[in-house]
Amino acid sequence: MSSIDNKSVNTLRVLGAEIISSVNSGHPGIVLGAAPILHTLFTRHLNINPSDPTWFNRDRFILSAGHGSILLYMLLHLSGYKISMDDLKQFRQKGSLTPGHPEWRHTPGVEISTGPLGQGFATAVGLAIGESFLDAKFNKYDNDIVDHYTYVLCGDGDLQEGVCQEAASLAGHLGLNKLIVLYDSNDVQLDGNVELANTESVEQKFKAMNWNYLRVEDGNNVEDIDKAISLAKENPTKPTIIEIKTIIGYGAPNSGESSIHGKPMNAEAIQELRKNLGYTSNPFSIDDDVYAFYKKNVADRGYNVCTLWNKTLNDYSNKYPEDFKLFSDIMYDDIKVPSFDELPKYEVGSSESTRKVMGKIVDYLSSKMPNILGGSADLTASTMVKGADGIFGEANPLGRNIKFGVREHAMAAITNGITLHGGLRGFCAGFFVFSDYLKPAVRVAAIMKLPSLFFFSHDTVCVGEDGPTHQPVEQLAMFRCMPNVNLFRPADAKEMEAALLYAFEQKEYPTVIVSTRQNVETLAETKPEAISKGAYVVYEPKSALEGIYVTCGSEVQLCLEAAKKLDSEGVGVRVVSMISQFLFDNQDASYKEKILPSKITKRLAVEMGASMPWYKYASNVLGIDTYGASMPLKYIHETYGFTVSNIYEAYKKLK
Ligand SMILES: Cc1ncc(C[n+]2csc(CCOP(=O)(O)OP(=O)(O)O)c2C)c(N)n1
Ligand SMILES: [Mg+2]
Repeated sequence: MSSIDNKSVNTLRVLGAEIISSVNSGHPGIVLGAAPILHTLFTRHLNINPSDPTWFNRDRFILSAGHGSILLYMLLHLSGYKISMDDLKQFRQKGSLTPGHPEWRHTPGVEISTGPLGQGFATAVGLAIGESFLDAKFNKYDNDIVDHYTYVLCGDGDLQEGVCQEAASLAGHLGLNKLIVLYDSNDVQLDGNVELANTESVEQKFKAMNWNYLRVEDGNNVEDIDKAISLAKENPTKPTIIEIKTIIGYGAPNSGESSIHGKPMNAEAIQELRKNLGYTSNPFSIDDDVYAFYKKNVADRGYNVCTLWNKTLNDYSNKYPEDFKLFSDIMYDDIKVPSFDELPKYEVGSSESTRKVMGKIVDYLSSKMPNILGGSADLTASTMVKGADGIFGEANPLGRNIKFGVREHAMAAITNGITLHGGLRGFCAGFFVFSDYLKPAVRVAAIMKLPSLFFFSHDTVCVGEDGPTHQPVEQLAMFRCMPNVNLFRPADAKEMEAALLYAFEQKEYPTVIVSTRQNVETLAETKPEAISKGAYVVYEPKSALEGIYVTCGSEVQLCLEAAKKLDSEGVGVRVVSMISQFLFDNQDASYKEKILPSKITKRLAVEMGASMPWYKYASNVLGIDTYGASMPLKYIHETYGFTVSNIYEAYKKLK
């Protein structure tokens, strides 16, 4: 290792350990162990342009082992992103630019929020899919405008996560050769040695999943790491995992032990670290030669690569003006979403399941929007939702239908990755009940305010015969209480169309749309133009207003009929279609008061799901607070009390 490589690596190590100790919080083990890996990646391979952090063709680097955040922040600081030494010293402090785990949109240069192990790895697969698709769509024999790698640093813990297995399996199947995972293999994790929990061979496992496996025996050997990354970049058909043997907490008195994983070192231990590394520079500082080395090898190198790319793009715009126009629209996220009037019309009184409508409209939107990519977890025939242009894969990299297989968790994380890539709209689909399997990825999307799209069918116990394991009850409550998640539960075809348009327009929040398995009638009363408010009056009685049904989804029709019956008897009950509690909660007080006037306290919320989310709007709820049961659909409504007559009676019983 050259002396400057050595000095840079040791600067990362000592400064990282010092910062962690000074704030008494953080994870020194990975910083000390993995510093040479990321030093090599950043100074020799990673093409980024810190003066233009969102440069479209930059390499993406994902720190899946998010607990190593300070290492990433130091590298970003050295690379020239707008992160100062003071910011580094404020690590993990209130309001700082350098929070506990990397946060997207918070710290420049951070590509994704990580911390939940496995999630970063799986999301990276989506980024690689995005690159591969855009490469196939736009590159010409003489001109590559999309040509970047997706790098991941992961640890033992990442690889133990189920989501990682799912994502790795799919990445191997798809042959995503631009995906390169650097595995910080130190045989240690939080609670002790990895062998206490794992015996499998990572090599054999990844090879079996169609990955290229490389190994670096000495994680301090920058040249060997460099060579392995170069080799990985050349693989034409497979993603690569480079297992790099490191020593956790390298240089610390307790190196190689789990006690160094997440415990700040004391002053004595830091002194010993300095001695062991032969490091003599001042505390809390970086010497000029290290800054200069990074400037030359990261910032200037990246700037030059970016400048070259701009020339290539310019060339491309002259030679291929039409493709360039589309590329620009995609790059600047400027693809137009069709208007409601362009969508297929559904006649009032016609009957169709909202899942079928969802499938049709996603097909239609895909035909108009070339940036939509997605698919389902082996449930296309049931959810009715799929991507366009055939199945995405090596044989058809322009396919926009991703066969995720029964891998819900990775599917959602990959959807986040596709969306994060930039320019693309990722969506995925499955049975609503199995949204449990992918909730952690929706949560990360919500934290990031990433507009990923999660489409589900079979929204209630109306699933019927498949029984309680397949009948969602509490999942609506789960998503409604997740901050930043917009859940739509449309009443009919018109509301579904409007919800889909709204979702594809969205740039700030993830959207969840749930659809019915069973047919529902297209209602005269529904107002697609009102769904952006989250709730609206779908039926206003002729009789004097005395009460309100608050409802959504397939129950809107039932409430309409009950309200009409009550109206005919002189009892005035309004019906509110609350398609999105999230959007309604975000309306101003006067709109809320208009829809749910405070003086009208006689209110009944009606939904075939857990009652919990409704008490905000009504003190009485007709819900389902048990698991379902297997039976044909025709018995379901009667069994759970969701008939017009019961909804009518339930209102009459209100005090
Ligand atoms: C999903 C999830 N579970 C648990 C944790 C808590 N956690 C953070 S790091 C870690 C140990 C991971 O071990 P490894 O990846 O080998 O990291 P190393 O100790 O080598 O730094 C654990 C359990 C987490 N961040 N995410
Ligand atoms: Mg480890």
